[in-house]
Amino acid sequence: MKRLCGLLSALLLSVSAAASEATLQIDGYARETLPGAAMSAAYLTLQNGAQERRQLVRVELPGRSGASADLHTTEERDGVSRMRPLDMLSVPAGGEVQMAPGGVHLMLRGVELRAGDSLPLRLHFASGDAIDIRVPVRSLRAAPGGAHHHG
Ligand SMILES: [Cu+2]
Repeated sequence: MKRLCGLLSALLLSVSAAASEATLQIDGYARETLPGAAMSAAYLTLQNGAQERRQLVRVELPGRSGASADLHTTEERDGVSRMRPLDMLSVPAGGEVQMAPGGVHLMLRGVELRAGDSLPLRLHFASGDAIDIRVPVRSLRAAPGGAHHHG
């Protein structure tokens, strides 16, 4: 019986380890690019259900050579908002970080995105692991937060 208990707890331990990997939930979207423009942004929401914080350090665009995705934040200084690169984005244990227009975003360069497409992203974390996700591309007109584009 003792042995069985040991086996069971070992099993439970490995199950909970697997579960903590999966407790990072990522959702989001990218904005379509305007004709002739190869720049856009993506906004993710990261929910961390784990006991440890997760730090997003780098994002790749798999299969798109020459394209880049950089973590940016937006700061307002003297009434002018400016983008600044972020070294990493920390998602606290049990917490959530939401990227949004006018705040933290993924700056996309060298891409052309049409509404209805989906964009694969590879997220690299400070822990050394990477998570592949795919976000939908939304129309600028439909995007909430008011894009300052017309026509
Ligand atoms: Cu930016």
